[in-house]
Amino acid sequence: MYKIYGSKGSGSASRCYWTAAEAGIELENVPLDFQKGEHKAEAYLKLNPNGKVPTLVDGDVVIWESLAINNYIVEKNKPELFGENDPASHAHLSQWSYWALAHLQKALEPLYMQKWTGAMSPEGVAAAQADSGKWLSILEKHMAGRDFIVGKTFTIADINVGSIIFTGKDYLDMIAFQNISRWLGVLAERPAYKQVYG
Ligand SMILES: N[C@@H](CCC(=O)N[C@@H](CS)C(=O)NCC(=O)O)C(=O)O
Repeated sequence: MYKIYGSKGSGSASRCYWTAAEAGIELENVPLDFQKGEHKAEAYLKLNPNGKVPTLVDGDVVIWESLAINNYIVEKNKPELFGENDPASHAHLSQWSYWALAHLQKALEPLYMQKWTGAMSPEGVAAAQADSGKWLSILEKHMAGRDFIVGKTFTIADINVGSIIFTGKDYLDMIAFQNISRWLGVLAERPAYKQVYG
């Protein structure tokens, strides 16, 4: 069984648990006490020099960055989650996954981090919502007439992008994003999703 540092409650780690559940495998959580700074302790920094979660350990193989962990889990356990076996399709999985982490998560993060950082000013909230809306509009257009982000089946891109939006959507008015909301509704019905987030 793979070991993972980072609990289901962590936004970045949760997408790895979701991927594992879709792949039909379990991850063994190694608890890290953030209050005690265990994620910045020397022993952990040897595994992940960023001092962040998640980190996956499979014997001698150590991987950090949630998208890389998801690729590893899928490649070893359920390659069907890579969708069509074709370079363009694989590139599109990467395209949307990297886009979501680089732009969407960055825009949403200040909103959902308020749980820990304290409330933002109304101006700050409005700016973060506008920024998030700008990125979501791109996905909204893409999802018109589509059931999944890439191709005709559920793939790792749906997990990578969906997990980010699920984390932040309660801080947004989703009324303008009907295609995204429809797609999220379908994802939320998946047994693996419910197993992790339910
Ligand atoms: N890009 C990284 C982000 C990892 C990340 O920011 N993890 C957060 C929890 S969601 C963390 O460990 N924060 C603790 C810290 O930065 O001290 C990934 O996707 O794995």
